[in-house]
Amino acid sequence: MKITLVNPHYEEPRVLRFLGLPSIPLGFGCVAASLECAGHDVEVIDAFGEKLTTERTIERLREAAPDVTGISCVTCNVDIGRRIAEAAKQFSMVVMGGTHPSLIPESVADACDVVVIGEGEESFPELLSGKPRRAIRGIAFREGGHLVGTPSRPQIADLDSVPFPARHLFPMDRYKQFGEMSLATMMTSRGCPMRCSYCTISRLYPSWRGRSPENVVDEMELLIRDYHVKGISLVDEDFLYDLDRAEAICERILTRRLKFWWGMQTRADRLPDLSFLRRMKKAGCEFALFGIESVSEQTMKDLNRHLSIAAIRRAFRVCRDAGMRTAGSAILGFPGETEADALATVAFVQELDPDYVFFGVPTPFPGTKFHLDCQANGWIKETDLLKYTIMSPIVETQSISLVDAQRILHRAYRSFYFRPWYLIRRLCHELSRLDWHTLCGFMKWSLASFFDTHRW
Ligand code: B12
Ligand code: SF4
Repeated sequence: MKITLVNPHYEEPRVLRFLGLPSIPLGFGCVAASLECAGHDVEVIDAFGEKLTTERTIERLREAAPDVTGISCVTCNVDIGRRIAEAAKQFSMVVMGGTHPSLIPESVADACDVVVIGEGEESFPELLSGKPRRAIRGIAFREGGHLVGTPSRPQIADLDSVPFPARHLFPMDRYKQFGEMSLATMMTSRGCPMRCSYCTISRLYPSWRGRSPENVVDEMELLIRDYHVKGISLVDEDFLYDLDRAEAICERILTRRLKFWWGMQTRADRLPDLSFLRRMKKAGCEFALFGIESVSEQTMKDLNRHLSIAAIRRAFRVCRDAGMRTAGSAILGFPGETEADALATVAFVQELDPDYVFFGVPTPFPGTKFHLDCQANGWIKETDLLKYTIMSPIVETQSISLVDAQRILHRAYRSFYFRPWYLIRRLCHELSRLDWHTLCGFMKWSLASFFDTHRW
């Protein structure tokens, strides 16, 4: 069958453009690969990567004239996804999946033929195999005016059985950091057993599963050999959940003499001792990203975060001692916090002194407990889902209005990134690791992004 998969466009917040975070949608890429493995003829339209408008995406889809259209959505592009689905339904079968349709299938079920809930690598090929819909686990569809949901599908236990993302189908030259430097993303594990109230991941994938070290390092080797990448960012929720596995990955990188730098994301309280981190650094691990969220212990408790401020402090310190660069993400102005609390988080981040930081605003993604809490308290003031990007204020409380939240966010970015000492240190670091080709790209990109983002 001819299948066209669409990753709809979304309005990328300016600040993310400036920080340069292009990435292939990895889970969606695995779905594409599994369809190819099942013998289908697959094409991908990455409207986000290619910056295609909705109209142009629909035009491209009409030209492709597939038998089946598959559309992947997160919350901020679900309405665009719906528009594409409605157009595609006139000439093909339409299947939707991704974070938002999985959590709220009824939000898209009328726009498409079938909604895949959760991981799509098994459900989608099964759906196209001719098996009766009711016999397929983990899908939802409309029948006789009602929404029918089949029993849920267990999470894929053996992630080694999932093919690597079908990168050859994506416009890979669009995901280069700073428009030049070759940086790839990878996921070596899925899921998280914690239950932070604002998180969609643990709702969808409540248990952690890791790929085998052999399988992970095979993909790294492929990225270096076929895509000439210099760095790989591991975007797992919790890379260090299984320390033995992490250690085995490092050993294999060293044994195979792979030359690249990589970074990982993990919970701050997962961090082992300095000698472990030094071994990771020896294997090329150059940076670590931690979710900081808030300096207020009360907020952490309200969010069911189970993470102490002391653990966060230690994580940044140990990584620095191991010679790694650090990044953190923080959310400013959770309900219950005042402006002073939000600014205390900004000050805390400055004290931790990471190399990069992502500040965001509280975003109640539908399907989470945080969304229910915000709804029950009447805090949701922005219902346009296009704005659910973590950068646009959505909730307003008695202490922080939408306008205040935007102002606090802008102030946080400015106060962190425009510190003279930070700028000098960052420039020295970046210059020392850039080659001439990358440097030219970086300069061009910086100028363009600066003029694009100076209105923070
Ligand atoms: C890498 C990543 C990115 C990359 C790539 C984007 C992408 N679409 O994958 C970049 C940096 C570009 C990015 C950007 C953003 N991201 Co992001 N990102 C991730 C991350 C870390 C990994 C994605 C992944 O591969 N997951 C693993 C697989 C297993 O899960 P999956 O993506 O849901 O895909 C599976 C199923 O959903 C299903 N499926 C997916 N698509 C389809 C389509 C069909 C037809 C079918 C049948 C099935 C199917 O099968 C997949 C494989 O099993 C996730 C966190 C996470 N662990 O998921 C956040 C996550 C997806 N991002 C999120 C957000 C909010 C964003 C941004 C809005 C951030 C911003 N401020 O701009 C943008 C939105 C961009 C966009 N249009 O997708 C949220 C989404 C929450 C929500 N409900 O909207 C997540 C869940 C993190 C979180 N905060 O909770 N992101
Ligand atoms: S630790 Fe991270 S991935 Fe796990 S539930 Fe909390 S926010 Fe989600």
